[in-house]
Amino acid sequence: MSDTLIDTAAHEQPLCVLSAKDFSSGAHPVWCPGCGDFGVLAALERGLVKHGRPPHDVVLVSGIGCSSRLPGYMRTYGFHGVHGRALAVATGIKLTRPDLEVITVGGDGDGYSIGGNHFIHACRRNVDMLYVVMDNRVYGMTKGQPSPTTEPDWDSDIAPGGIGLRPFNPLAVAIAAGANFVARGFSGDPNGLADLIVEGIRWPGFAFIEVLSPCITFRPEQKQWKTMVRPATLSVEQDRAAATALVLADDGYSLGVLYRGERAPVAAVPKPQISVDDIEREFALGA
Ligand SMILES: Cc1ncc(C[n+]2csc(CCOP(=O)(O)OP(=O)(O)O)c2C)c(N)n1
Ligand code: SF4
Repeated sequence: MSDTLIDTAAHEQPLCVLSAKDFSSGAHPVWCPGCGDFGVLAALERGLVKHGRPPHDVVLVSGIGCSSRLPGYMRTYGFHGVHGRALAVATGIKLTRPDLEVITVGGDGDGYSIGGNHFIHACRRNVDMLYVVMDNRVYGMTKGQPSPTTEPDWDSDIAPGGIGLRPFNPLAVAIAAGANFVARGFSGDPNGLADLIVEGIRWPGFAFIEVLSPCITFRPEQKQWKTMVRPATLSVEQDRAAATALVLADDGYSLGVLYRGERAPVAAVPKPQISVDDIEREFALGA
């Protein structure tokens, strides 16, 4: 991979050369060998090298799940938080520290089930940050329960015969709710995913990338995804209604940018005029 020179004028850093290694914590991932999340980790490292900001300008926020372990494997700032609440934390960080590059990562259970409400409102708020979901259509960490994106007829010991429910369509929900950039990537194509990550970071507003990332332990059939994915033939629409309809008609294996919007991002909150001491005084018991 090629190295990238940091733009010193923009980032006020001494001139230095970044490589993917600079973004690695060196900790060995505990993921199952062959888990798709390895490809997403590689893509994030490569994407951040291309983007050109140093690790100390980047914050990775996650919830709980195999995929949510990712911030521990990178040498950026990180926040491994509570199940389904990562976007709320990320929103607070970005609004108070707009100078930082804020990226949220997690799984389909974390983001679309327990965190579904935060997902919808993060799209609606349109804060300038990136959300990467590693979708394996299962709860990997808790041993294979169906998730919101699981196919209705997926047969398993825990849900014999399948759950029979229509899967959640995260891309259509994101576009309809107001996300400004919506794309689908594949963990088996880390270079293509790295390009999507750079584009998502740089596009103003809330950028959402749904990544097909196989769970080879509980969904070994997902190894076939590599034969099913293909570049999207859908046109990139500025029209939310048309883009939502196109995404709904897609079979879920088209890769690339599927929607770019033109909404202005929410502005950062002004610096607080009140100190922590002031707040403590105000809330002191018996004051
Ligand atoms: C409040 C709460 N409820 C449930 C759990 C149990 N739990 C941990 S991870 C997880 C699901 C993770 O699935 P997903 O987000 O799809 O990530 P994956 O492990 O597949 O990467 C659940 C239900 C929890 N940790 N906290
Ligand atoms: S259980 Fe599935 S999602 Fe979790 S590390 Fe293993 S392959 Fe990856």
